[in-house]
Amino acid sequence: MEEAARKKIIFSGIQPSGDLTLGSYMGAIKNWVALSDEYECYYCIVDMHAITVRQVPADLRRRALSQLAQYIACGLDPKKNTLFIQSHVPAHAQLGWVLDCYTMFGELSRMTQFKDKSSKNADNINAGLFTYPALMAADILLYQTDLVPVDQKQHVEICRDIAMRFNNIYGDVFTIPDPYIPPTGARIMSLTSPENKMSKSDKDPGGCIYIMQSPDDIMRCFKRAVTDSETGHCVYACPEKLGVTNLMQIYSVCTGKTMDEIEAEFDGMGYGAFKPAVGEAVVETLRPIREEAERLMKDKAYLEDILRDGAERAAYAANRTLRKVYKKIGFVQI
Ligand code: LTN
Repeated sequence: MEEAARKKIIFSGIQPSGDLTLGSYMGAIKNWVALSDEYECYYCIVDMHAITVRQVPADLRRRALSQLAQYIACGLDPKKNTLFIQSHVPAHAQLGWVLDCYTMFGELSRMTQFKDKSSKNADNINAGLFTYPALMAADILLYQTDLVPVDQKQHVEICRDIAMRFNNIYGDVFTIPDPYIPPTGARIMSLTSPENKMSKSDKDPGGCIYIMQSPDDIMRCFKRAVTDSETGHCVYACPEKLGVTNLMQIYSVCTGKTMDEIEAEFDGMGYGAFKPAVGEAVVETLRPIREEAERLMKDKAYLEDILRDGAERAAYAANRTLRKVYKKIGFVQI
């Protein structure tokens, strides 16, 4: 009975290494909200992953708290979801170490994110950056996670490999997770280089929109968004018009309109009218989120209560798995 009624478990996380972007809202968090009822969800602020790149301590602290405020403002209900900070649940570090010992040097060397990040941080290629996927596997496996919403399939692949290797030796300790690709996944691209994903590490600051950005800044970025020089400046989606297609996608997420409806709406109007219209739609979508997050940030006691509660719930689930692992590998139980 109980087994049949068990909700599937979802785990995902975002690093507090910068402010949340429009891309993470539309591509991830908005979907997380939709999953809250059907699944048992753990949404983590992965500060331990963030320190693989050098952080300014005060900024990291402020961003982790602000990220929680933004999660809630985006619609993640802390009663329905377990929202917590990774470093508050020691089991992540504890299982992370164990899994380091079941993860091969060769497989870590092949991870594209390690290659990317070590070329971007040539002066700080630390061991944590290298073993990042083992810690990520610990995050996921601690909760017996069924589904992981990610756009980096490679990270779930290595997590599955590690889990299967472990299970092959010790029996069924870990649930083998699957990547979850949302049915309406919006992959939002940079406004200035639309061939790249919108990212806080974008070199051009105009390419990335932040949830907490002011309406004026947002409008400025959209007015400068890269389109194309096709004559007529027609608004329609196609693989050759990456910039325009991306803007249409953003507009579609904000307004709920289909690509066809958007094409009809801007028929004959050109990019000069289209770009600020997308900017306006984004401003109005983000306005209530930003205002609510600002309000929540003034209530530190409330945010800290959420974090204490989240950490307690997460630790309860995580420690069950950790105890099992410690027992299986032969650590003395007292
Ligand atoms: N690697 C992810 C963040 C992350 C994560 C996780 C995502 C850490 N642990 C577990 C899903 C599940 C990133 O940097 N985007």
